[in-house]
Amino acid sequence: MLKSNAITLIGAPASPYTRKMIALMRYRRIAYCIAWGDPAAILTEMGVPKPKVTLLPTYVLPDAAGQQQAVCDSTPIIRRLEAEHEGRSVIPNDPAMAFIDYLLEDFADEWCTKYMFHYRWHKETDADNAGTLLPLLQKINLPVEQLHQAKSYITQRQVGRLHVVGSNEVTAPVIDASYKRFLRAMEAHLSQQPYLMGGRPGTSDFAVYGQLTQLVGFDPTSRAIAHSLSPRSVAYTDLLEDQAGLEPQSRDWATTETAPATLKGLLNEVGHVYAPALLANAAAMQSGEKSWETEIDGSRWTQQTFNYQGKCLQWINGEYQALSADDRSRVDGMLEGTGCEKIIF
Ligand SMILES: N[C@@H](CCC(=O)N[C@@H](CS)C(=O)NCC(=O)O)C(=O)O
Repeated sequence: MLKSNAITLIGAPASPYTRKMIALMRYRRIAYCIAWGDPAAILTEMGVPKPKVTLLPTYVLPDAAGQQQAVCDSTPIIRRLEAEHEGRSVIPNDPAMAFIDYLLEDFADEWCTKYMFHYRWHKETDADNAGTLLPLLQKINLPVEQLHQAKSYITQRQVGRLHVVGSNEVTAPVIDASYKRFLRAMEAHLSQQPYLMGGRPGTSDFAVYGQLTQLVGFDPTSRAIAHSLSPRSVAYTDLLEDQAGLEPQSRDWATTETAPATLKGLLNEVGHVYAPALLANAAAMQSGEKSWETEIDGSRWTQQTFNYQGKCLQWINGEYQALSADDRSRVDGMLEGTGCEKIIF
């Protein structure tokens, strides 16, 4: 793998973030070499040290001294790719829209992934599908006996982790209602323009696409809901997979002035469910609580505290603070009344 000049990454077809990054590199025409499998094992084979936390996808990229290093977390990797590869940028040229794009990327990565994990493991039929396919995606010729063992191991482990993302009997209807509102907002927005960010895709398009590859393409319950509520999201998922043929122009970006009103539908969902989660998580971090409880969409939501989501809130605010006063006020105009205002300090 290291013999190629292409960027090496390790991931899985059933990982939304892996799909996010592959589609992004295809669109950007950045040569890549994907190894499907377990990052820890492949890194050992490659003689590359493991990162502190191994996530899918794991990139193998040179550090400042030119040494190959394992790197995770799609959001900063996208910015590194922007700095190292010219053209076909995925960051809107209007700084105010770049902020909106950042916020929607974060929402897709951190909230829409709850839809994914919930639908995958909550119902027995979906868990049965994932339990069979996940081991086969690691090794397609796995003998039947081992497949049974792997299936029962992975299903038990993942069902046991549902509470980590906040999925339980109380929150199941909240997650379901949020997914349905999200799909309706997508349907309305995609009836106006081909990408969330206008006539060319931004980082949020790839983040949403990554989650939809699973919701539409892998898990039966969420697939049926998507087909019934948002055929445009289904078509979008097929189209975003490979946008290498698009020739984007700078005028193709929507601006805060030209973006259709339907963008607000998506921001309303961010404000309605993700904003209260971020705030409750931050408050728990501040008081050193290991878990938190708050009301989301009129229901009691309990979840473990995540340091990472605390950072997400800081990063969102860092992006906002970096804007000029004029751009901030244009962002404020877009966020007004959505509930997202509450997470900007
Ligand atoms: N913020 C990270 C998230 C990546 C992530 O959470 N990947 C999941 C799989 S899709 C993972 O590796 N989880 C660890 C595990 O399942 O053990 C990114 O954007 O890349």
